[in-house]
Order: sequence, then structure tokens, then C-alpha cells
Amino acid sequence: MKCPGGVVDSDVEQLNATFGRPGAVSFAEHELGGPVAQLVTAHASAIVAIHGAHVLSFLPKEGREVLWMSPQARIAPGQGIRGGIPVCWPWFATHASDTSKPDHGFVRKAPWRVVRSAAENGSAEIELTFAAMGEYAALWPGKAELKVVVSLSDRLRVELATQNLGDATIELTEALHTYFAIGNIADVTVRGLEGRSYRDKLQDYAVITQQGAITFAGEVDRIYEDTLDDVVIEDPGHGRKIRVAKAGSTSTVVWNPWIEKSQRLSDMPAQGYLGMVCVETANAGGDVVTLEPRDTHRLTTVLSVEPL
Ligand code: TA6
Repeated sequence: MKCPGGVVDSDVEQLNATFGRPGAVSFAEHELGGPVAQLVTAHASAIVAIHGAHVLSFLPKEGREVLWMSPQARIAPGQGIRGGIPVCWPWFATHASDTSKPDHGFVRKAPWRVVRSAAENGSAEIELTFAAMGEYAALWPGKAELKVVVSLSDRLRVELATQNLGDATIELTEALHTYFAIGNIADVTVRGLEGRSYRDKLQDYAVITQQGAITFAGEVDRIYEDTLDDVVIEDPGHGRKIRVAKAGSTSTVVWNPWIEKSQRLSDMPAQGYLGMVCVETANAGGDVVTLEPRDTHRLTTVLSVEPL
């Protein structure tokens, strides 16, 4: 079902009337303070905030929550949501030349519009759109239409599509900045990046080669470049593996803030670092996306859970 121009994100009743799919897609006001879509299949459920097109929850039927959310997270105009899957666009981390611009771009802090829903072949899906132009010109000179498609089956698929609607070539960095819920960061191993080179944010972006699997005994903040393979998070604390597959992405960002940075982040509890790890599907660092006029680029992440 498509609705040209989308529906104002603040009208849950109208969202249900227009995009509701019985037993698969519904809309409600979330306790964090904004309208959300609720996706349900035979195997899992998911929650997507309309604000920022931000996935808040991916809950397999037989398991526990896959995504980490800060207990201090809020849905508020102009604010990011701490946890889930922030959409970072049209730049990753701090703006290259103007640090007054918001980290990770502006679309994660802005209102999106629902334009389509679907429920077929055992899956549930919604599509949201964002017009990156006009009022955002002071932040970004380009013109683009963004689409986020969230598809739930027994796994969660999130696709961020960018179409260049301007007359000039645009360059982007971007990420689906996923926060994963884990038992204890000290027991977690991240596999799939062995032998790859990364830029270490904690060492002024020095380029270093990953020796073996990734384990955590302090803050980790790395952009692994030229990486296309699945990454697997081994989490003995929750007795599971989380697989992060991807397409349209050549970078993988791995982040845990550890103690000191957790204490500095106002919307993160002091001990928050213990129960989360970010493995982000990205095009970041030197992996810049170049889009000619009318071209479209798609960044996709697919999350699934396996036994340990
Ligand atoms: O993806 C890792 C990172 O760039 C870290 O450096 C840290 O800043 C994190 O993102 C969170 O960024 P945020 O702007 O959401 O606080």
C-alpha cells in the first residue's frame, strides 16, 4: 500500500488507517515519546520510531531483545535516540570541516514519513522517506530523497536508499549505527574482521591491522575499511551469536565506550557499556560514496540470531 507524500508522522490513528496491516503492521504512541510502527511475524517482532526512521527493537520469538536501548533514551524533536539503529547520514561521526554541525548528520534527529507498508510471505515491512533539501540546505547543500525500508521475517533487514535529486555529484559517508544487547562486554568476541585494517579513533585514526578476533578490555572505536563479509558477535552471556550481514557497505565500525565515555554521555547510564556493543554497517572513513545526479545507493544490514 503506497501513499504519495506520506502521512504526517504524528497521527497514529491515520497511520493505522492508511498503513495498518492486521496481525503484521500497526502503529502506536511509544512510551519514549513518539509514534512507532510495530511489526510482527510468526518468528519475531520489531518496533520502528517514525522519528529518525529509527529501529528501537528486534525481538526474536524464542529469544531475548537483540538491540540495546539506553534507559535514558527519548524520542524528542531535534534529538537522537541512544540505542537501537540510528541512521547516520550524510556524514559519519563529526563533520569533516564544520564541527558545529551535528555528529552523524541530521536525519536521525528529524521527522520522517511513512509511505508504504506490506505483509506478505510471512514478512512485515514498512517504508519511510525523508526529503534532504529545502530547510536542511544550511546543513547540507545537496538534494536527495532518502528511503528506509524495514523488513521483518525471522531476521531484521534495514535498507537505507539515497537518490541524488540534485544537478551535482554528491559525496556521502553513512552508517546504520546498530547497538546490540549483550550479556557482558568483557566476555564478548567479534569475529569476521581478522586481518583487516582499521582506523583507530582512539589513536588519531592511525591505520592498524586487526590481529585475531576482537575482544574488549577498554574503549574500542574503530572503522574497519574495505570489509564486505558478515561479522558475528559471540555472546556467551546470552548464549547466542548475532550475525551482521550487509550489502552496499565497505566499512564496519566497532564501538564500545567503556567506563569513562559512558559516564560522559548524558543519555547513557554509567554502567551502560557493560551490556552493549556497536557493530555498524557503514561507509565511513575513507570509504566515501559518490552519487551522480539521479543515481541511487543502497546500504543494507541484515541481523539474525544463531545458537552459540
Ligand atoms: O560509531 C562510533 C561513534 O562515532 C563513537 O565515536 C561515538 O561518538 C558514537 O559514535 C556515538 O555517537 P553519538 O553521536 O550517537 O553519541
